[in-house]
Amino acid sequence: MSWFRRKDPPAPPPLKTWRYFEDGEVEWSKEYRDRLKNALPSKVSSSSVTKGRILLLGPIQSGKSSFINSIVSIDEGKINQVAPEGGGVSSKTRKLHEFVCGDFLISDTMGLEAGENAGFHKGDIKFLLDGNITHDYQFDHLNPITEETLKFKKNPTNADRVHCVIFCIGANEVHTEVQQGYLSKWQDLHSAISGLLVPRIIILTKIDRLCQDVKDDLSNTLKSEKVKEAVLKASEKFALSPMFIHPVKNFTDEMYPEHKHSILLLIALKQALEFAEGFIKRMDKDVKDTPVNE
Ligand SMILES: Nc1nc2c(ncn2[C@@H]2O[C@H](COP(=O)(O)OP(=O)(O)O)[C@@H](O)[C@H]2O)c(=O)[nH]1
Ligand SMILES: [Mg+2]
Repeated sequence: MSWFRRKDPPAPPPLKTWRYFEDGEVEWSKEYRDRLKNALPSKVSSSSVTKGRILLLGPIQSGKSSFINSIVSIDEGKINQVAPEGGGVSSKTRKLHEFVCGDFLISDTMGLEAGENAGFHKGDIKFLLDGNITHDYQFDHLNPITEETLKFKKNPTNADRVHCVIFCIGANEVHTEVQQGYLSKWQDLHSAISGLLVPRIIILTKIDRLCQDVKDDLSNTLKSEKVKEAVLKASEKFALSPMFIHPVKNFTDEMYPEHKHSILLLIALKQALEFAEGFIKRMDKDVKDTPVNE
């Protein structure tokens, strides 16, 4: 028997929750997933808009198409693939692909890519947000949209406009330097969104690649310091408060829509749909308050 007892390494500090659910400390259960699913706004009650429009934007490969596939999978209760997922270095999505979610349409777009000759053209963004182009428009970086573009809507209505933008970015990417060409597109995008007062949220995808505790168990997400840091970094970089930034893990290698993944995805989606609903209400009010002879 040895007189010397080997000292155990100090236990890692317990993980501390840094963000709570709307309902406080809840279990990451299937029941909670169902509660969130049932709490999603599904009806748009508006005099001018029948479908709320949500636009997904973000760099190529950031998980935009996977997010749509994940949302559809949650809705259908089984893994589905409706939006083509990437793999290459250039955008696969050149058209706006629209997907229905209750009374809302979620559009998948081609990625924002650095450089003049790739991805969106800077000038396209405002037309896209304003609803000047129809969903079957094929983006062409060599020929930016003009009023002469085929099917260009000269007088878009409130129903054609984008009512909320979801900006998608990989959680690891927030720590890397943004390329200059990409940064200037991002700034254009920001000024267009802010000028039009369109609400926006950010989803931080691929959190499973950021933190092992999260990869092991997704219910550690709101306790993970690494995820918290990524949220704060994204907040600083993209000038948006942390409460509008949502860490998520898309369904990529799962065989069924697991409830813990679904909970994070539904929290993000719920905020986007509620923001769209609020924006539509404000537009309706503006129309009502505008004097007839103005
Ligand atoms: N590990 C992990 N991979 C993801 C996640 N979201 C997307 N991916 C992968 O990232 C790649 C790009 O995704 P995609 O949805 O096509 O990106 P898009 O170009 O923005 O539409 C694909 O290989 C996806 O499987 C995620 O949350 N976690
Ligand atoms: Mg895509």
